[in-house]
Amino acid sequence: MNPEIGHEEMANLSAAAGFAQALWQGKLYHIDLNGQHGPKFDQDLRFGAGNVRGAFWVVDVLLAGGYDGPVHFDYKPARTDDDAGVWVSAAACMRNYLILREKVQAFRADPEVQEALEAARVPEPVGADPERGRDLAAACRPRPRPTWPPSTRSAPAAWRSSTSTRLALEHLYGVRG
Ligand SMILES: [Mn+2]
Repeated sequence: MNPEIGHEEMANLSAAAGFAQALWQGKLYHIDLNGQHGPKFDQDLRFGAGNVRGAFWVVDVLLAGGYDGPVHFDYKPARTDDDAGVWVSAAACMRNYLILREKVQAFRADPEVQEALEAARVPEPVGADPERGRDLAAACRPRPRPTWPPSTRSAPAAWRSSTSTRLALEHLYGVRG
């Protein structure tokens, strides 16, 4: 699987949930990070533009799920940009990824977030049926499924707690940590 943020969001889906499902089934072989403003044509904006909150959760699920492949961007520079602008926008994708990675790490290290995740029973598994995922993985290209760290075994569960989602936005807005 090679999910792209924009393609998920064009269908009004949660990109982070798509990445999580691919990780859970041991099938996240590559990633296409970019930006998109909701259901419309394939915008391929730089990563970090468009749905910023969604980008935060995508980085969270990649880190929590142990994705260790290349961090790849699939975006288009503005048509009005010159040759130098192409490189500026490519650097901006990488910088935005690093900014979001720092914010996600601060979010996960925040004791109040950990308390909220415990209260939301995050360590309990949710999501795709692991048995079915195992069968599908074996039937196609065998690859060991990543082990989810115990405290973040199910990253998507962080999205079901009102407290952890409130704290995530506060980290994203830069008013915390
Ligand atoms: Mn696209």
